[in-house]
Amino acid sequence: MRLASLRLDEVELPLVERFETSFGVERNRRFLLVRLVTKDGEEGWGECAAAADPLYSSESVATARWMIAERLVPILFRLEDPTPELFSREAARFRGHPMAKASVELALHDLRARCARRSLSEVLGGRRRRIRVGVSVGIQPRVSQLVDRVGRYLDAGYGRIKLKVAPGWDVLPVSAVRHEYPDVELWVDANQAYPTGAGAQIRNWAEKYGVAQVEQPFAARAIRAHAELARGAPFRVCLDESIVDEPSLEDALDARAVTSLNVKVARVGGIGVGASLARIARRKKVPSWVGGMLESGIGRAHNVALASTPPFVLSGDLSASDRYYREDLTDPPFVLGPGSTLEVPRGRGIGVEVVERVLTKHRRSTRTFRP
Ligand code: OSB
Ligand code: MG
Repeated sequence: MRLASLRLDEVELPLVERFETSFGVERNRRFLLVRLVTKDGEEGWGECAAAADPLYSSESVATARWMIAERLVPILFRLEDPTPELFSREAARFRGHPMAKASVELALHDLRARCARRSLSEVLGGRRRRIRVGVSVGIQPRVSQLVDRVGRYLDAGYGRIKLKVAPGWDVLPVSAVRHEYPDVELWVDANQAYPTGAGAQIRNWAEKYGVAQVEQPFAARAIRAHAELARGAPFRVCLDESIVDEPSLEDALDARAVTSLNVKVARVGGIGVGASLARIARRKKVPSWVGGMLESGIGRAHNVALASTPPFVLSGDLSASDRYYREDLTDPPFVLGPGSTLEVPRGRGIGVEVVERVLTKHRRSTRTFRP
């Protein structure tokens, strides 16, 4: 397989509604897309989850653009037969920048599967035709709006709700949602917002209101605090930002700080590492699930393919297209199916086509690289 070009687009796509977390509010999502084309005219797509500002992690659109253009493109074009594995191995020489690395790795995965005329799910060893999903609900201006929002997602068919929480937005919203919907499977995610001393309080309300999983309440490096929270807890303690590679997962598993693993291909540098982390966790009987970063249909399709593989046993943060965007970049859009599921595309590669018309409409810049 010989590459003919890599196109790097910056897109700004308006979200259906604002998404607020403990670290900030997003109304329009700005992100990069990677499109690879081979000499035979086959294409492969990857999405870069880095946001406009380095709030979730230290990467941003600007740092990812620099990393891809100045460092990763040269690595890629130097490979004689570029596979995701070879690319990742070479890119590992540079520290950090996992979201930038993931975007190219994802495009290579899509490309390889398309060239083989197989779906990415099949190539990755996917066994499921439908994957179970939930919805991640942002912080709202008022509790009543949150209860309303959750009600509409439940009506739409979502079977698991993850509430974004933060100090000052926990007891009231969680108790209100639990009171209104006594049977709903409830998870919470704090994106590192609590001081390590807040464990006892978190445990109190999480237990009282039947929260099934508490995600990343403390700083990414605060492994001990997560382990203390997990000890004897009636809920799972999920790590997201803490787990960036295999050693960080092994340490967290040894410390018993993680009883559920959120795998985001963006955070760990690609599908290869993401799949490996889920296998490591499974050996220690820790369940994994695929997390999201408000991706467009392109990144979502990669996530869905990964979630179709055996180690991913809990519902993913992979909602239908219309939960994020009025007009998604891919066709067909992802729609919620029976039992709170998304169908795993069976077409070639990621199995959905990119709608260039919609992409062009929302594109802010584009640059093409050739070997
Ligand atoms: O921590 O899981 C997170 C979105 C942006 C940044 C971090 C997170 C999230 C989400 C959204 O929770 C999940 C989704 O894409 O549906
Ligand atoms: Mg999270």
